[in-house]
Order: sequence, then structure tokens, then C-alpha cells
Amino acid sequence: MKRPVALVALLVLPFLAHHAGATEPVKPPLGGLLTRGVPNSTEAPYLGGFAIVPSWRDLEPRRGTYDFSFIDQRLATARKYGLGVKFRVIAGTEAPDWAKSIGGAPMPAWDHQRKVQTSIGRFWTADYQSAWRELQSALAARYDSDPTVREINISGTGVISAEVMLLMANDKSPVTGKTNGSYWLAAGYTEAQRRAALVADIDFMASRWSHTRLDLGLHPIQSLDSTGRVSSSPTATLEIYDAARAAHPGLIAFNTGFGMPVINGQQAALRSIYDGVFARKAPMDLQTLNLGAGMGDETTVLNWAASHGIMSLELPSGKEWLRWNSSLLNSTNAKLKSNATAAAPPSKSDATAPELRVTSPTADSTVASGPVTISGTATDDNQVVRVAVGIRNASDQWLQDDGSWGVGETRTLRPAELTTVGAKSTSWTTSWTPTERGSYAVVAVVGDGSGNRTSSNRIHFTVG
Ligand SMILES: [Ca+2]
Repeated sequence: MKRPVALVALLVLPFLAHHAGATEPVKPPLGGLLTRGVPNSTEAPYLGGFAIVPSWRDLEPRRGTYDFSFIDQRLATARKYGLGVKFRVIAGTEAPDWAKSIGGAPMPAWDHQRKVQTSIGRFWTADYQSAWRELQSALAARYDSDPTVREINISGTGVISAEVMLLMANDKSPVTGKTNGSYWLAAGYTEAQRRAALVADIDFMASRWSHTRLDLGLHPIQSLDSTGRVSSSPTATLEIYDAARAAHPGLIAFNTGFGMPVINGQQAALRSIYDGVFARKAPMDLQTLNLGAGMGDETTVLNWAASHGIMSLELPSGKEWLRWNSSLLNSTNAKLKSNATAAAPPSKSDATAPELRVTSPTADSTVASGPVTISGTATDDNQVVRVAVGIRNASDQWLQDDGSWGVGETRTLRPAELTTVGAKSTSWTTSWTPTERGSYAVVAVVGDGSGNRTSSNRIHFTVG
């Protein structure tokens, strides 16, 4: 059955605005020394840029009401000095109260870094993550095409920071006498839900930030089991990282605990993660420990980062680093920038977008209830690295990760399985089990290894 033409055009437009246009180049990664605060005219000449670190509550004091002044003021400074920036939005204890109240009253939380009693919401739940996605959609709509904004941290499941592998679940409040994790378990936390939320956040960020590189904070990932036990595993971290990189090849590894303890192997588990990233010849950004927290000798630390291919290095908080040898600062800044250039994807050499075909379901077909196979083929002049699908219902809503239907443009791309990841030609498949009969449409998106993406037309089908 055909829809009226005008209606079809109206429905398709928001999708096209984000995803059509055969080629969408990704901006180069940020290189050089960075500060964590806004630099002044004395600092700027030593830097490649700085991190903009807003709290979620600064940006969205009421749900759907955004205040971007925190970011815009800092972007003006970056432009004045010709610097780049990376975004790191802090959720968790820095979420607005309305987000902390999704699914129940905010839970007490102890922030061991600031040593303050605060509160947190149910960061592992689909409803909380759905609110986070609204913010990220608004941010991406405003800043994804801004050439000054080069990277953004994946941070939607963070607890007191963007360090998404850390839980701080064992931290015990001297005020309540209870651990942070004990409140979460009482509110229904499961490790499986939290892991799924982390992976979905990575996929969602990649679907929204088409032009901006993503940073994933790596630590030995902490897990909280149902008995309250916390464990950590660098092996599991690399497994998550590999899966995320396979789906999103431009992903940048990031760690906030860099300093002498990593270099000399004292932090063995963390060092094994660094070595894993280096073995994969993958791009990495670092933040140093603070000087009071054991960063160690600056000459050794800066030279090690520069000689290990690190792209950007966030200096310790404060102004102490301005007293360091200026030729050390200048040479490190230059080497990090050249590392970033070397690690950038071949943007000019790959102007050819990938192509794909959906072979199942066929257009305007009727399929039986039960699992629907969504499959097809994809080709590229270099390599096909990712295919994902979005499913739309007859009410013009996109299927979400949790099986619900979202309004408007909010969509979730479900990764398909590729027969051969990285080949010039591959078949791909995924399946979806509708819970109701009715009319649906599927859209598939293919990505090559250089950040080019192409989406299919909508394939309408009926579940009869
Ligand atoms: Ca290509």
C-alpha cells in the first residue's frame, strides 16, 4: 500500500538530514598537550587544545531545556587561540536532580574524589539512558559539525566522572555507613544491565556524532555482583574495547591515570591495557595523574607519551606545569600533534562511500510472525566495517534498545553481523522479532573504514 507522497517526504526528511549525503568525513583527532581548564594567553602557545567538562546539570537543568552557555563561552576561547577541544560531559553524581529521580528517588552516593556526600540516579536503566540520549542528540545537533570540537568522551554510564569502567561501588560513605553499591543493588542494579547500557551508549554516540571522534575511557573494568562483591578485569576491558572498535573504527582509547606507576609497571593491570592498545596500533589519548597523586618526573612522563604514539595528553590540574622546561613542553606538544596526524584516518585517499543492498525483507512484502531476517550485501572500495539497521513502525516511531518505540528522530541502530568485517564486499544479517503484527520499515546504514556512511532507502514490509 502506498502512502501519500507528501507524508512520506515529511517523515523521511529528519533522517536524511542526519544520514544521507553519501560521504560524511570525520574530523581529525585532537593532538597536543591539553589543559583540563580554560587556558589563558600564557598557556595557549604550549597547547593543542583543552577539555571542556560540563556537568549534565549545567547543560539540561530541566528536561528538554538546554543551556549551552558553559560550552559556548569555552569554545569562544578555543577559537581565539586557535585551539581544538574535546567534550567530557559528566553524568552520574553530576546529573540534574530530575534525571537522578528517574525510576525512584535519588540514592545517596559518596564521592571519594571530592570527599562529599552527594546523590546519584539509576544510571544502568533504559529510562535513565534514554534521557541521556536526548541530551547527546541535542549536543550533536549543535556541535557535531563544529570544526573546533574534535572529540567527545563516552560518559553516559559514568558514576562520578567519565571513567565508565569504574563503578566506585565499594566506596563507603562516612555519613550513612553504607557503600554506594548497596543502594544500587537495593534498587535493582544488575551487572548485565550496566554492561548493556555501556555498549548501547557507545553505539548511540557513534550514531549521533558522525563527524566527531569518540573517546572511550579504559580501566580494568569493575563489576558489581548481586552479593555486593566488586571485581575488576583488564581482559574484560580489552574485550569490550575490541567489540566497540570493530563497530566504530575511529574510537580512541583514553585513560586518566597516566604517570610513573604505569610507566614502571607498578600499575600492572592498567599497564596491560596500555600494552593491549599499543599492540593493536590503535589511537590513544591520556590524562596524567595530578602532581599530588603521583604523576612523577615530568620529563620521563612527557617523553614516554610522545614516543608511544599518544595523540593528546592532558596536563595535571593547576598551573604548576607552566614552570616546566619550555622546550620540553614545545617538543612534546609538536610530537603529540604529529602522532595525531599519523593516526588520522586516510580522509583524502578515501572519498568513496560504501554501498549496500537490503535483500530481506523484500520491499512491500508480507512476512510471517516470528523472527524477521534482515539481511543484505555491502561493498566499498576499501573495506566495509559496519552495518546497522533501524526499524520504524506504522506510527512513525523508531525501535529502541529496550524494545519500546521512540518518537521523532530518536532511533537506535542495531548492529548487524558481517560475514567478513573489513572486506571490500560482504553479506550481513540480523534478525528482529516483532511483538505485534502490522506495517514496518527498515533502514540499513553501512560504514567504511574511513568514516564514510551510506543509508539505504526505507524498505516497507508487513508482518501478517
Ligand atoms: Ca570507502
